[in-house]
Amino acid sequence: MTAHRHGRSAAGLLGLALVAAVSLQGCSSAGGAPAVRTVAVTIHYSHFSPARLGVAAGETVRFTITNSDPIDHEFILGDQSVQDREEAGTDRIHDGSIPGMVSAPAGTTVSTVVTFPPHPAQPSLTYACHLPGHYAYGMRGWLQIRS
Ligand SMILES: [Cu+2]
Repeated sequence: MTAHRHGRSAAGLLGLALVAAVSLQGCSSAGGAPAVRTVAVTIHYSHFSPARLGVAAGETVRFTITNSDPIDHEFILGDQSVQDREEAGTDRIHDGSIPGMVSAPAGTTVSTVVTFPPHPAQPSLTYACHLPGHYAYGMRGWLQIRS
């Protein structure tokens, strides 16, 4: 249990950069709660479908990820530095507490809510799975933030 908790702490640290990159400016939106658009992503044969997504700058999106495979996967959204860090790291558990990062166990549907910045410094992001071998196999997709 102690080791498990330690792993999740590491996940939090790793995720901080993503939060800063993806959500920082979204926190400053004025007014009431923004509308949330749902985008469905399916995982089948270790591929994301669709493999290309578009979102609007400043919008809040709930990604629902349905893993129809009999093996575990994950959905990790971020820029290339995030993907490189996740690929190099040993963190295999994403409990959904970090926007854009969630584990998708075999046969389950999970979700994560991301608020995109109104003026993204990095409009081209990717989503990927970093369980051993999956990224190299090509388990990734591309997300464009439209301004
Ligand atoms: Cu995978």
